[in-house]
Amino acid sequence: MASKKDERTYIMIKPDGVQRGLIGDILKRFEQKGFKLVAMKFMQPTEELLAKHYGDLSSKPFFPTLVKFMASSPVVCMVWEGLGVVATGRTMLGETDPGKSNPGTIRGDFCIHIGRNICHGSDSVDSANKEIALWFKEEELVKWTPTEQQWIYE
Ligand code: DAT
Ligand code: MG
Repeated sequence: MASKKDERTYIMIKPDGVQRGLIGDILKRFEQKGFKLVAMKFMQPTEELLAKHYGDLSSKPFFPTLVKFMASSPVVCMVWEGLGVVATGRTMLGETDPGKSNPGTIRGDFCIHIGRNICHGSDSVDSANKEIALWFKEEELVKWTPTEQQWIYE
């Protein structure tokens, strides 16, 4: 499916990214790329919410430790918008295993272990829409027009 300028993705800085003081570095990657911030909040998620977020992985052996780790500290929840933002966001993150992530990607530059890969990004438009609805209320998604849009899109 062709991506549109109003495509959205759910990006979340995980507890390790927050604890290691990498919020600004991760935010900067999306901001400088030209994507539009639609929503952002700092919160302590419950295990219940995280179990829903990672529901597709519930049968995996690492699921219980993943949920416990994700609930161990606050996270930064964000919605970013732009042309191809779901796929580009994944490219910017790098591989799930930071050891396989290229330098220049977020995981390639800032982390080492698969269980401490600092940032989440939706893997499809469909899962992005589900995750955005899970983490944000409709009224938390801010409607605004960045003045730089005409310099980012032809
Ligand atoms: P991604 O976060 O790249 O979308 P995923 O959805 O397959 O990857 O898994 C969600 C998270 O679970 C991932 O960011 C880190 C953790 N995880 C995945 N595979 C793992 C493994 N084999 N061992 C430990 N943790 C793993
Ligand atoms: Mg995933």
